[in-house]
Amino acid sequence: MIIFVGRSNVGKSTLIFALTGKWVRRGKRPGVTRKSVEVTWRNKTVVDMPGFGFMSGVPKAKQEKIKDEIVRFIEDNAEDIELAVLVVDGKAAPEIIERWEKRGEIPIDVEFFEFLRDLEIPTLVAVNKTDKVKNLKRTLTYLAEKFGVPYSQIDEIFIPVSAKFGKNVDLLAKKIWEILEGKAPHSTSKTT
Ligand SMILES: Nc1nc2c(ncn2[C@@H]2O[C@H](COP(=O)(O)OP(=O)(O)OP(=O)(O)O)[C@@H](O)[C@H]2O)c(=O)[nH]1
Ligand SMILES: [Mg+2]
Repeated sequence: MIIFVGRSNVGKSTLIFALTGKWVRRGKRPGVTRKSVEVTWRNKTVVDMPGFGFMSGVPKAKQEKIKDEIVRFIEDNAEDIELAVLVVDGKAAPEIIERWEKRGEIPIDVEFFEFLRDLEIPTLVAVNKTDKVKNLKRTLTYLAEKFGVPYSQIDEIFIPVSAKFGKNVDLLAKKIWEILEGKAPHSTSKTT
């Protein structure tokens, strides 16, 4: 099982559609995917999860509940989850992370990355919407620093993509299969 997680509206569903060709609901407002949806891709189950964080028209308490459900789903299925793709919005993520840190809070993306690592689930970070990113290298370096990934491993963990324009989706597919087939070392496991 491969799961796609990330904040609402970062493009998880668009990326799954680009990658697998399987129809999943996508949309302009945060909070389109409300329940996890499974599609099959080359004999693997790919799970499109609801996003966490802000959702338009959804009360804060309900947002928290959805986040708790995502956490519980991952904990309950950790044994079966071969890989997680944490999707971030390459344009918005640095600003949002900065804002959370200024408030003295752990940014939700960072929290999830650590959560997946603690469960020893191999994790790739798909840095999406690169069509809107001006300085990609700087963005990747910034994210690596915030996620606690050594610079030498940036290319192993962070895959810049544009789901909407199909850019680097083939590279993401390649990275996914390298991990599934055990060819790629992934640094997200506690034991490495
Ligand atoms: N510019 C740009 N827009 C994108 C890209 N990928 C997705 N989008 C847009 O982002 C919006 C949200 O896309 P979704 O795929 O529904 O996002 P999601 O993460 O599944 O959102 P939730 O299900 O609400 O959590 C849509 O308007 C997409 O067209 C991209 O690479 N570039
Ligand atoms: Mg979605």
